[in-house]
Amino acid sequence: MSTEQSNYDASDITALEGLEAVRKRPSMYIGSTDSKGLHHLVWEVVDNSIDEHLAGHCKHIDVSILTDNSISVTDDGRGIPVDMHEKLQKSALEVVMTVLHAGGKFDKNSYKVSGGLHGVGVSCVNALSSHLRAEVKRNGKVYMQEYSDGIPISQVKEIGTSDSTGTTIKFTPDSEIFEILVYKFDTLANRLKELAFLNKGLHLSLSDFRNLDENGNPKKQEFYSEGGLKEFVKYLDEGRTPLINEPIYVVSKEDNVEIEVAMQYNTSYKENIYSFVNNINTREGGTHVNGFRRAVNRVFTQYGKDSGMFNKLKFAISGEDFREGLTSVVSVKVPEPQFKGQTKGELGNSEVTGIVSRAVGDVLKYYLEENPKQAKIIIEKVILAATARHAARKAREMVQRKNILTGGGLPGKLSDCSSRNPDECEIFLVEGDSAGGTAKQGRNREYQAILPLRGKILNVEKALEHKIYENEEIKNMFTALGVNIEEKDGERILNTEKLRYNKVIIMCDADVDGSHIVTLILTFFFRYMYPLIERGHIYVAAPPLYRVSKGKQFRYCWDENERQEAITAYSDGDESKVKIQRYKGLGEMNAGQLWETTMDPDSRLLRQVGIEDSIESDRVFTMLMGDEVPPRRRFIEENATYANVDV
Ligand code: 0RA
Repeated sequence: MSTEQSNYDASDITALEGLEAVRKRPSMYIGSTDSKGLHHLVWEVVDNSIDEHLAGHCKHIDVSILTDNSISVTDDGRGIPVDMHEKLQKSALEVVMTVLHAGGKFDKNSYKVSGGLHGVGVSCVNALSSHLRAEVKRNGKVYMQEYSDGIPISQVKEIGTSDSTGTTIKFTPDSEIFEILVYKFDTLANRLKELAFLNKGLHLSLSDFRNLDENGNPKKQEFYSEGGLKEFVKYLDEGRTPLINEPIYVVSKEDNVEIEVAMQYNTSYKENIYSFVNNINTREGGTHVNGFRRAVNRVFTQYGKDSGMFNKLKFAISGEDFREGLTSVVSVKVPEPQFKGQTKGELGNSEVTGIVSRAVGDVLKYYLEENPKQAKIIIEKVILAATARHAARKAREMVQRKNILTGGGLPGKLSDCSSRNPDECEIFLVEGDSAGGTAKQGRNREYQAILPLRGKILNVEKALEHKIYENEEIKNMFTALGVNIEEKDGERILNTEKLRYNKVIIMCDADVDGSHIVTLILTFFFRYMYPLIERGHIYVAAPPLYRVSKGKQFRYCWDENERQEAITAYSDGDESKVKIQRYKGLGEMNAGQLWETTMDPDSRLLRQVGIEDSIESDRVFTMLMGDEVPPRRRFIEENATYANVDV
């Protein structure tokens, strides 16, 4: 089929203006034009294919990163319709690809997301691509249309025949719009893996043609989950020790709301809950999570009372006691979701609470009746949690009371800066007293504070919570930073109103031990001061690895490349003619050297700690610091550096 060249009418102009608006203000449609926005383009296309799967018509979605960083997404769905759109006098394919929010007839998405950045449509991707090619297999034929900056450069052409159906969208992000043009394999792989868990039975794959093996085959990963969320929870808990043999699993549907929940108790002390609405991560929870928690509270409270197990309780049980060491994933599919909250990451539909609560409650009740042994294990854990929470609160209050008694006294070990303006202040958390001493000498005392930490700080992943608040180094960090944990409505939140430094810089030796200590400290921040990471306050200092010198000339080098460059610069590459000093620890530098290489804002290298993917980061910290040895060893072998913890 080929559409006839039609005269432009009002609707065409509106359509073009729509895409022009997307190009003018891309961030309004896809959030940003940095790496995040670049990856968002892929999710916009993949979402459409997933919709085909949800409608029961698509089994495979294959994503490829091509050599020029363009992306191709192929699915075996029904294919985008190509018949003539009556009013617009255009192929439906062209309408879907060029009209912003092509609603009405082509709006087949029953789980469409209103608000937020999701579901802005494949036409946005088209508008932001210097080139896009859509290929559709449908009606026994193959159709194709190409676009430039969202504008068709050809009509819809029939280019062949096929006895299968599906859609392939290949697009090249516009280099005039995106600041970053390079796709990250891991970022795409992690989300596709998540989508496989969230959509059981769907085959997804990722191929990277920038990375070929010796046979010319691209690097490829395939994602498929038979068990859905049940497997997701096992994956999340790989580094933890399970308390019950199998996750508890709920699937249900009521009033067009689909519910899938899996939960597993482990020996840790943390609640670990992930929630999704129409495959989108709801970081701030919402009515579905409330429904889940309500069911857990209700059913376990009842069971604890009825079984007499709560008779030996010395402390009042609180909701969070039921969820200590509980990893769960709550996924709902809601026809018209409403999102609220600061980042629109919270589900607002009030009808969902009751629906989830009933579905989860029914299954839990049945589970406890059918599995008395597991029930006993869980209830005993809950009682222990209540006891530990009581001890933790006491320990926390002790820290706070002591602060008040000593006039909010700062730790004796802290060498504070003189400025009291947090915006310009920095604190260095330094491994060891001796390096701490050098840093103290080398610093700018106007705005740089030094807090030495004793060698290995506590592994918070393994310690009981009250031990954490009793730990000297950790207490020092709370008081020095001026933050504390407060309880509000049974939830613990970090109060950062009195944060004393804008930058918190972890400074450790550049060796294996040093990097282990960085990980320990980051684990602590990740678990107890997450908002500081989220708001970009946490940094890791990067001391140089080498000093290459010849006579009076010298250069610091941060990697192998720089070292080679320095040797070339001073002696034409002859290593024997230069002096190469390898810095293993901060202690090998004097105060002046430490200042100029690692502390001086004009010359230092700081790596800001960001969490690109909170699910993967959680796994990283559990694997590195948790108690299961085999997965940890495998994990470390597979991920030489902090995968996904973006330092
Ligand atoms: C509109 C209507 C129908 C399917 C699609 C769009 C569709 C869009 C995309 C984007 C990527 N893959 C896709 N697959 C399908 C319904 C078609 C019908 O009723 O046959």
